[in-house]
Amino acid sequence: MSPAVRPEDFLGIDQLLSDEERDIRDTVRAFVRDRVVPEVGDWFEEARIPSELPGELGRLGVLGMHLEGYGCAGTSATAYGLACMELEAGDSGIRSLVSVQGSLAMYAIHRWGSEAQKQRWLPAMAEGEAVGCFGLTEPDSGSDPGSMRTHARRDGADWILHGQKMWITNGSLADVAVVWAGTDEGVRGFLVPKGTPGFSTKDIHRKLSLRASVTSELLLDDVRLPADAILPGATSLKGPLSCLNEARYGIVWGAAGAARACFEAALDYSTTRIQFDRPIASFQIQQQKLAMMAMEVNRATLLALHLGRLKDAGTLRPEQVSMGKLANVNAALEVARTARQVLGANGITLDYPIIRHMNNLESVVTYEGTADVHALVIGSALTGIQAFR
Ligand code: TGC
Ligand code: FAD
Repeated sequence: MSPAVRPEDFLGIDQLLSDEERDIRDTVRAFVRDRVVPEVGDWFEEARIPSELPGELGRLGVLGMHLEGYGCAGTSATAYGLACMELEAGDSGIRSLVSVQGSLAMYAIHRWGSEAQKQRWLPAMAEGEAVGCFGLTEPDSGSDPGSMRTHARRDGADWILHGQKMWITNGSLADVAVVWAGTDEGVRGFLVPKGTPGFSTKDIHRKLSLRASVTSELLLDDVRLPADAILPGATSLKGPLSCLNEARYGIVWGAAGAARACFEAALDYSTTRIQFDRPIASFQIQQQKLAMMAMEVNRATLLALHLGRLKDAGTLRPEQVSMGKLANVNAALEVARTARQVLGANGITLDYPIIRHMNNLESVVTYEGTADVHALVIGSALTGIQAFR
């Protein structure tokens, strides 16, 4: 007979992973347990992340881990997804740091950059010695990045870049910003090193979500860039949108991790909290909540794994990523809200991880394409009718 189910892996999903995938997952899980979980409540409360964290994540090997060459590990997409799941079980802000570095900034350079740009930036970014950010969103251009106002014009051999980017993760930390701008030749990407005259950043404060993450404005005031600052391979909106697929894929896994952390906290609490002389886990209504949460966590993990296998096979489509992001972030929010209620008043404090995850997930459901945008991408694929405009 099969052994009894384990609450932490109810469906036996572990058996679907290779030894190497389990090793990578366990290594990242141990880092999160030892380095992130004990301190992340304080980072969240103080709205900061330690400056040494990018270097530590580089040494862990998760920055651009799914990219080939240039100091990157070249792991499978599934292994990268597992790492995102473990990082986000710690905090969405830590997964965000890794997503923006590896899936957005490094991926943009890896996919669309020149050989010299790759040599200059990728090895240092893989080690966490250099941090990157990805500037697409603007104050008046969020879901509709095609309406961006930031523009670049040629001036002799140089480019002059002017505009503003908003809500940029890692913005003021970044040694290099990947900035997308309209030009006479279509949307193009530019590498803007920190300290370039005319380029400055301003952090966004008073956030009640993603507090263990730096979010900034990028201000570009007639920034003069040499000809070799442009990403030669990207010549339309497809350039930045192709990077988003990568980061959205990581979120599919990450959301399952955040949901798992909330579920585990609620399960643990429910077996030790006594009311009416019994652990609250003994009440049917609480067991129903635990069952629902376990079901959503397992379903989200299976969906992520399925998309990972498709990605490794080279057949994953953007609309399938949209379904994964929409389904798993919505599931994680539902799990977080339910788990928070299981903890009663304790559920609203940073002594437990749940309300931190719950607040973070309000950003995760908005960034990398809102839930509405992903529903419309799926709707368009189902009907052949574009409902965005
Ligand atoms: P549309 O006309 O549909 O497409 C323009 C060109 O792009 C191609 N394309 C894609 N290519 C690759 N992957 C995708 N997912 C693509 N979606 C579209 C398309 O084929 C076309 O190519 P071509 O060759 O014909 O020119 O574009 P649209 O203007 O109608 O917009 C479509 C829409 C709404 C889906 C898109 O603009 C969108 O995804 N909007 C949401 C914006 C968004 O997600 N922003 C995220 C910013 S980064 C961020 O949030 C980081 S958070 C930090 C973290 O990750 O942790
Ligand atoms: P809007 O696009 O103004 O949307 C407002 C509402 O209208 C939403 O509910 C939306 O779903 C709805 N809506 C919009 N269009 C339609 C439509 N056609 N049909 C139906 N409903 C619609 N961006 C970056 O470029 N880089 C980053 O590193 C980055 N990091 C971020 C970090 C955080 C913490 C946050 C919160 C955001 C970040 N973003 C980043 C920005 C993020 O990608 C945008 O917030 C997101 O794309 C949505 O844009 P918006 O906020 O302008 O909302």
